[in-house]
Amino acid sequence: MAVSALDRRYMAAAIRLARWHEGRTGSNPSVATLIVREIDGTPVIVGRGVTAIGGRPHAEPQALAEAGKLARGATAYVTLEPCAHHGRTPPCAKTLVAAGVARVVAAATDPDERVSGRGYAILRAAGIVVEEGVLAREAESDLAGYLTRRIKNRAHVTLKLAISKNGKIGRRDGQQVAITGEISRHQVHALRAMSDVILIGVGTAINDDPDLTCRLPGLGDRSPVRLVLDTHLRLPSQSRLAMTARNVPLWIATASTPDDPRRAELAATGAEFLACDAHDGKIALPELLDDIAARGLSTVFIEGGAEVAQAFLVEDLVDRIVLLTGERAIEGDAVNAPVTRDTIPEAFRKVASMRYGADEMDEYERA
Ligand code: AOF
Ligand code: ZN
Repeated sequence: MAVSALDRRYMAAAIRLARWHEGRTGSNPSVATLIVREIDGTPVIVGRGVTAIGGRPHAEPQALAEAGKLARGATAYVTLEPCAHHGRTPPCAKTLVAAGVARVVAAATDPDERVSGRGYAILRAAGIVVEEGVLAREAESDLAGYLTRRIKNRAHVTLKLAISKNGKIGRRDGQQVAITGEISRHQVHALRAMSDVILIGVGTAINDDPDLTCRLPGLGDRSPVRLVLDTHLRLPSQSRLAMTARNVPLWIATASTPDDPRRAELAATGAEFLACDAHDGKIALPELLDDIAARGLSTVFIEGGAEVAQAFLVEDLVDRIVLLTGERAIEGDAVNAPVTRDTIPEAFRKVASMRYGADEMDEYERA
């Protein structure tokens, strides 16, 4: 049986379901499974599962448990190749076989060397029909953090920039100006909630004194780790970031030595330190991203400022760009955006365009 339009619709639904736990499954990707079978001639979803918070159980056994006996002869839609390894749970591919599923429709292949291709092989060896790569690009876009960590051994980087109508991101004197509106602010908080790490430079931390938490109603517990690039440990222990470090993790990437007296002061707030190499007084970014990945975190969301954004762009370490362009211009002595809609690097393609009230949002991904 070939892949049908209905297959693609169920896969699209599975991809949406997987988003429920995005950013909440630890080092595991959030993936989803739908079990669909015909009942009285009509296809019905009889089981659904999404990787549990913390990463286990996996999606498949949860969906199969809901389907029960109805899984026999059904089709399973999985956003990622079912696992083939004995981890803390038995291999999902074998669980699908045991449940008597007749057909598996899958989106992305798992690059995990314990799984890659083996999950499909287990299914096929048991006589299950397997369709690979259905809506793979869509699923891979959501799984980008996990895939980047697995394939490149580094964290995935999203650069967000709020840009004025005339291509500026702020005033040079540091005085704060509103560039984008309320809807954009909510969207940014939602993006924070789906990330593992929010990253800013110490200049922005000192100047803006931000919280960098997710403050959407009901999503307060979804604030990711806040990471400040602070080569010489300039972050004040009285900053909001430091004062809230006991509630929401604060990591400081620094090249300072462990006996630096400012370290003790910041450590007392609950902040943690990432010992980093510095080149020309700047934190070495590729190694930092490797380090973040090694800690099991996959996605970094860069929120400022211009220098940090520029540094990641120059080193070709940005995977996704989210531009929020406001309707107002910033007059006077203002800082140029390191990238605008007119200067997106060639390696990127536009994947979304939307209006957030008066603002325009454009999203780009590495092709
Ligand atoms: C699945 N279904 O829902 C997820 C999968 O440490 P473990 O044993 O939980 O295994 C982690 C690996 O499982 C992870 O690297 C990825 O290959 C896979 N994730 N697989 O069958 C799921 N989340
Ligand atoms: Zn599994």
